[in-house]
Amino acid sequence: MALTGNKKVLSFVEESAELAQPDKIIWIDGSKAQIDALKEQAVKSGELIKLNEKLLPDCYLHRTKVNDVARVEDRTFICTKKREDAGPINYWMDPKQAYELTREIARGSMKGKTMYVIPYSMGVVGSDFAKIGIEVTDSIYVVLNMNIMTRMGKKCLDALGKDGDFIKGFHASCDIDPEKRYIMHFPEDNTIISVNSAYGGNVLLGKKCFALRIASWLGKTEGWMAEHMLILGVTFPDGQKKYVAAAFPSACGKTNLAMLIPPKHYLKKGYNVECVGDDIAWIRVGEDGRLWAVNPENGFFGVAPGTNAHSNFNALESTKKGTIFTNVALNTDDMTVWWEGLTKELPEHAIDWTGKPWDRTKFDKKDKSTCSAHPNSRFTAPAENCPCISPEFNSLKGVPLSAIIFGGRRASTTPLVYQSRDWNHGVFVGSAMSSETTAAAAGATGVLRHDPMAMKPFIGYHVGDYLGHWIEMGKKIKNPPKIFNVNWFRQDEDGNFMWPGFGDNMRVLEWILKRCDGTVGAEETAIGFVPRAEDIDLSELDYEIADGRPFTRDDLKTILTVDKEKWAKEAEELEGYYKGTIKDRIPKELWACLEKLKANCNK
Ligand code: OXD
Ligand code: MN
Repeated sequence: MALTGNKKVLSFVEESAELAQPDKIIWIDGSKAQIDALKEQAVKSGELIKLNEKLLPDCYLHRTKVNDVARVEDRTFICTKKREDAGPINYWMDPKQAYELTREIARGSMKGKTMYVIPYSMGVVGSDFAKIGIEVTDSIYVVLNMNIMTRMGKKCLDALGKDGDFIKGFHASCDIDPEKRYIMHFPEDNTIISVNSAYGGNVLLGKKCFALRIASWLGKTEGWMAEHMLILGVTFPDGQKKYVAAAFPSACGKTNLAMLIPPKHYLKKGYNVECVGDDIAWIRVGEDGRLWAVNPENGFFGVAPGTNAHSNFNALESTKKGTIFTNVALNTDDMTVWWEGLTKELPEHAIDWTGKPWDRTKFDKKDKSTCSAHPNSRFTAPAENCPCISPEFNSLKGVPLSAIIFGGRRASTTPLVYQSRDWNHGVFVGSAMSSETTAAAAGATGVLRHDPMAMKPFIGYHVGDYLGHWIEMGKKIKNPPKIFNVNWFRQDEDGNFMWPGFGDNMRVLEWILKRCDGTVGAEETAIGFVPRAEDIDLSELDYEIADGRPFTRDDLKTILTVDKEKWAKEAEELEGYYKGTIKDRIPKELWACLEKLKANCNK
């Protein structure tokens, strides 16, 4: 039965049903009884595998088709009337053609199936930040994931009222045919259509599609920002709290940084870190002239491989109940899950992510084809499970930002950390981000590509206008956060990681936050302010770069060095990107920063 009198919702559901022709329509009210019944049904049909109730209560495993394991950037389109509004780094399709194409594919595709209507909110229902979406889908997996990742159910329809507007999301699994897979965004119509996939980022339409692509467009129009950023809070020994938002490309450690556990001596002094969000931040200028951020999500869709009690204890704890695992291995001895890096010991009896028995004797961690879990396997875990979730997680007004951090995966050139000179220079630093590709998206991994603000796959409009929006926002912020860049991934000539990362990133965070107060030193270089080696706390650091080669302050010096020759090349390369790809919509403020960088490198 329809749960609302909102005519716009009713006609969207009716039109969707007319097109897809499901046998049945079920409105998701968000009640525990309804969700439990869907879980039971999915277990019966084999869509979910129930895990050990004692060890992993209310947890399930799901396997996708082998051709459907990551976001598909080359099949993700921004469909604006004018091609130039989608800009040069998005795939574009004419809206009329995109509607026709996907409607043809979806026509009758839910025959014999049920269509679920999911009312959901990105952001706490009732907050000024929150926006409502309605996703129709034929997948119980989508319903159950949306139940973790968003605030979902009748309360969202009530918030919408009689004639409130919403983001329309239509998802049909169809035949999971990769040749007919399309993830279409119509920002001018607040509409998303996804067909022929059942993988997270392509089908949980509240996440990348709405909370980043459509929301970035709304943010540009309405004067706020939707960013691919984690949000964390640091408590200082004197009780003061400061918040940071940080943008990293997919699978570059956002979840790890967001839930970081500081080294012991920091904990002893009274430092603490709490997590507000691990993937998306919606940011507005507050009445006090500062930037305020909320996490519009309600759960974590985290990368499983590499997550363990040492690398991210808090994330692992978050997955201990009420979690859906996707494409990890099943340990059949105790019906728990496993993935590469979870424990040193390999499970004796396991089924790999494709559903076949796993031969652990053939396992070679350098050869992905021998892994038991897919490199982009995921956990969908409720945020409330996280031991370090912030008390501000459900705050209606969000948290004030002291710093914004950009970061990429760079083997060389980019130092461990540096600070931009001011807001516009910070925007330049974000625009210049490049990073090696990861398994989060289909295609080759380890390829260096430009990824401005880690938003390359998620900007819902022209990248030049997006950078212009950052510059315009800067004019409205009386007390702007300071902007930094970090690189946890520097390697030596033998390919060893030179910085320990994980909890030790607290040492860098401390420098960043003290810079915001002006209580720690730095040296001005060609690219901005870089800490001197003595400005970073290395006490009790216990890290071996390679066997028998402990990390020393000299290594820190190496990864803080700014090599002007390399940066001159970097600037040249960036100029090529600006001129060759973004072209005429680059804001003049960024050209000025590029000229200054070039001049600084030639001094
Ligand atoms: C994600 C991604 O799933 O960025 O968060 O791919
Ligand atoms: Mn992400």
